[in-house]
Amino acid sequence: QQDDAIHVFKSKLPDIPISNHVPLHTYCFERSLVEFPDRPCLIVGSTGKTYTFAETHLISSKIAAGLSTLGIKKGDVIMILLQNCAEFVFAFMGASIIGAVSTTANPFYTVPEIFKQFNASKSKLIITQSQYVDKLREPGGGQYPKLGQDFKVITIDDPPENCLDFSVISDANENEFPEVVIDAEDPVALPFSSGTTGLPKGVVLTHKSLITSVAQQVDGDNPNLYLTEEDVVPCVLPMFHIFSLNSVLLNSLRVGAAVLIMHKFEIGALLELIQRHRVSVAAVVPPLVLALAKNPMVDKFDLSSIRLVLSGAAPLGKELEEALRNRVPQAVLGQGYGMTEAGPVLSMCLGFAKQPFPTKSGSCGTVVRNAELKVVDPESGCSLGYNQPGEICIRGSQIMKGYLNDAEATANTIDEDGWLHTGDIGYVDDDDEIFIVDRVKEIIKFKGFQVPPAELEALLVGHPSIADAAVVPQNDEVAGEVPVAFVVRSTNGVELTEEAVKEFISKQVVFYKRLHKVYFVHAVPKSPSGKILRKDLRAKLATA
Ligand code: AYL
Repeated sequence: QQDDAIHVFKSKLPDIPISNHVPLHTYCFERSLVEFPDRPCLIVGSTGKTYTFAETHLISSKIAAGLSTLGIKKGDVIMILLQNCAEFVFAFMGASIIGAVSTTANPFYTVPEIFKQFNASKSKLIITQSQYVDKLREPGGGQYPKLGQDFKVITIDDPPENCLDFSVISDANENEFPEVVIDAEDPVALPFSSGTTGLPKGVVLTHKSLITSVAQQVDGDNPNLYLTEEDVVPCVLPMFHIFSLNSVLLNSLRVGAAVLIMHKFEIGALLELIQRHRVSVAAVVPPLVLALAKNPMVDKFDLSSIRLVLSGAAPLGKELEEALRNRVPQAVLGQGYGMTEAGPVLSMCLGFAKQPFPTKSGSCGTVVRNAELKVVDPESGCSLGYNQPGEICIRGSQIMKGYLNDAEATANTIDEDGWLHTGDIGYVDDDDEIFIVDRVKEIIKFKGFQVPPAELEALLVGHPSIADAAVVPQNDEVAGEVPVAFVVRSTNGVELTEEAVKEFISKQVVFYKRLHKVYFVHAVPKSPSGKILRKDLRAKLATA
């Protein structure tokens, strides 16, 4: 298809100059260190301890020096295996300062899940909490690298045997780290995502990609997402996931807003903190919207400080959005639509702009500025115009450089012309608002978390009594979607029960990948080329 035959959708906001030639930490602290070094940058919710921008920058620089002393060099990868905490921020920024890369992982992961990411990313050290160290210690009879010998572990609390105290890096001399030249195309973050198909892969996000994404949201005379140094933004969604890392942490650092850190979600504590700290902007996922909309406790708290609620990472139903509106009538509600590989933000509600546009409920916003979006027919690949649903594709400096060491998966996701294919089906309406209506990719979204079916299918067929298996999403009121399995028993598998299959999986995976239902079938429907016909299975569920 010729370029002039492509219908390209753009933001309603004009493109802006973006300073994406500098390193990410320089960009993030650029304004705050000059304009408001003493304003609160991080507030730890549980203790009230506050770090100013100057302090946050100083500790991050110490971490940079400390990491270098431990042998971490430019291009090396460290694994951050933490719940939300100030140390997460210091470690991420400290690594950036010396040109190192952070791979962020869920501390609730099981041993194999942690080490798959650890090995694939070739991490040199892990920063974690003492309670997770047992998982890192010689598990599985020598098949994994050895703590203390093959990699170092730093804990942010009392270090168990063979682990280092966080002070080893946070007490370093901030002036003693090597001068490194960081190129805009160097990686800085390495989140893992399964993308449109297969197993989780490292997503290479460069300094340039993350700066571009943040700038597309909060920079310019009329920012798409208008945040200021007066804002207080709770960080309750996990920072190891790109939504919170990008749209809460990095955005707030850039504009000078205070990040109120909560190490986990608990509705009572959240409401209390919103009231106490006069929270103004909240980034949420649909299950959190459900809690805010429906939990009777909400009425007992003063939420009048909230002026903006950004929901993302999974579809938000219209009814739920309306229910939330009743609870925070003064606030602008809207969505962001993102995908880890896309840097991550593709579109954002223009009701959040400094000079806002009217928006419709149910929309995922309008494509961000300095980017191009197109909608293509999944069968023909032809570009579609307004109001015609197709696969959403995005192009711009914010998208990933590619998957780590996986040229094939990269080529299947980013085409020769630089378009990243999302696997999401949506359309752009007459007001340039995007509506996501379906997904052609495999991924299942449990409360915004990714559940890759291929991972569960591989585990299932590893069971001696299972001959074949397919995992698909089933709709769920609370979680959005839950994974369910279609299982073919092998000839020796007559005794295999649903409970046994569920337990077999739950022992091996993090809680949100657990199977909610197992259907025994005689065969898994497949295409002539052997691909699982997931649509057929989903249709079966719908009629069941
Ligand atoms: P990943 N509505 C519907 N589906 C969504 C939405 C949304 N608003 N946002 C994300 N998804 C789905 O990599 C969609 O299928 O990134 C998409 O391809 O874990 C997939 O989730 C990507 O899942 C923001 C707002 C980041 C959102 C994000 C999304 C990060 C989730 C920053 O400001």
